[in-house]
Parts: sequence; C-alpha cells; structure tokens
Amino acid sequence: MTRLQPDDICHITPNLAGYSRELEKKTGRSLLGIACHACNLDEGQCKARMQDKQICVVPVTAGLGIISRFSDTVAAILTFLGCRAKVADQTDVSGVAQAFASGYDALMMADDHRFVAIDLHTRQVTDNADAAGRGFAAALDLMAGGIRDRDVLVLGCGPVGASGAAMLASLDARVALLDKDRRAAEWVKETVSGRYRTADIIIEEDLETALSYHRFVLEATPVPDTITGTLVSPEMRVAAPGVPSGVSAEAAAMLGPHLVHDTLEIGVAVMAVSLVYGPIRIKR
Ligand code: 2YH
Repeated sequence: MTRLQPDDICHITPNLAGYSRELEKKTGRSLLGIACHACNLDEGQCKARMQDKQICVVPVTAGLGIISRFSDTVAAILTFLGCRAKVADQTDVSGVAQAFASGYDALMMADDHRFVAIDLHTRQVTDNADAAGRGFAAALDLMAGGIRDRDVLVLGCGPVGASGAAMLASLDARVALLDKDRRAAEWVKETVSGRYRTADIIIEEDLETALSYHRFVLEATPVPDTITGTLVSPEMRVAAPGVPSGVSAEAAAMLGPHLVHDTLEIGVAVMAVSLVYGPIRIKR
C-alpha cells in the first residue's frame, strides 16, 4: 500500500472550492454530490445533516509516523463539506481518549495500512479504500452519463479496485477486471459476482488490448504510467483513485476534463457521508 507523502496533499486545503467546481464541470456534481451519488443519497438532505456530526481526526505516530498536514487536510475536507471537524490535541491513544471523552460523534485516523472513520455511537467502521473505490466509481458513472449496460474496465484488483468493481456491478455496468496477479482478479470476480448475482464479469489478460476497446476505465493501480498517452483515445473517461496515479502526465493532459483523480478528497467525502447516514446502501 502506498503511503501518502506531504507533496501528495499539500495543495488540497487551499483548493477545495476550486476542486469541487472542477468536479462539477467534469461530472455535473460537486465533491459532496459525488459522495452522495456513491451512497445513493439525496444531496440536499445530506447537506443539511452534515453539521450534525462532530468529527475528531486523530494523528497517529505508529509505523512511519505522522505525515505532515495529513490530519489538518482531512479536517479541512470535512469542514468544507459542512461537518464540524477538529484535529485532536494529542496523538494516538490520548487522541482517541479525547474523541470519546469530549463527546465527538466520530473519529477518523490512519496508520500505514488503514485509514478509517469510526462512528462512536453505532460502532460502524468505514474504510477509506472502500470509500474511494465507491466514490471514483460514482464519478465514472456520472462522467459516462450512466454506466448501466456499458463496458467498464477496472485496472487493479486491490481493495480500492474491488470496491469500485462492486459499485459498478451494483450500477449494472458490464465489468472487466485486470490485475497483474490473476488470482486477485479472480477473487474480485467471485466476490462481486456472488454479491450481485451477475455472470457478466470478465477477466482481461492484456492491458493494451483491454484499453483498446474500453471507453470507461477505473484506474485503481498504484503503478505510475499504467495508462500512457499512446493508450488514450479521445472518447475515454477515466476515474483514477490510485496513489500515485496510474495515469501518466501525458495521458492526463490528453484526457483533460475526462479524467478525475485525487489523493484524498473523494475518499474522505464518501467516508463523511457514510458517517452521516450510517451503512452505505450500495445496491440500488
Ligand atoms: O497514507 C496512509 C496509508 N497509505 C493508508 C491510506 C489508506 N488509503 N496513511 C496515512 C498515515 C497518516 C499518519 N499516521 C498521520 O499523520 O496520522
């Protein structure tokens, strides 16, 4: 799993309004709108309820330690969405204790392996990988003008790709999977097929061939330059939650408004909405 670097996130806080406007241009929905779409929720109702949640972001020193501005940035995204969010004064156990003792509704915290939101009333846990997969699949659905009955390629069958594939299957897309580890693709195919009773999911073997006939792509690998300029076609729409992005700089420039990629915003937005509304209603 890729550990975020300060350079991956330092631009986020001052540009939240601009990023949300950019998403609106690309998908027709704001940052909150995409998160609501991912959770099958009405944005107006959700907006009104965001401020009910008081969320404590707890910095974690375990493993490789604090990432400069990580907690501040998560809190800034939550605040932008309308939640009441604060970074704990202390780290680790003391921060968790503060979140409970001070009456927060939820906490968010990340180590080198997981980034989670925990509802302190219901004990519901939302994982960032799951949230990002759903959020970017929702953005792809919006860019496609509806992904139902369309062929969509999911690159990377880790936790983010698996979650995105499940979301896309729930939207009745025809899902194709590709992972350098075929067993990972088989596992996702089995899991998602069982959950949504769809026999349609296929496994692709070759990246160039698969990209040559897929217009809609969820790029969920952490491998830079998975999609290079030569593999991009003008009609392609790509949602790329991978960090670092698997879309090369040249391919990103070619895709322009047809690419959605960020390192934290959409995943955190889906986590926030799931805190406000409880378990995500993924199946339409
Ligand atoms: O970047 C990470 C991991 N790759 C998990 C991300 C899950 N998608 N974790 C952030 C670590 C933050 C650090 N412990 C802090 O500043 O609190």
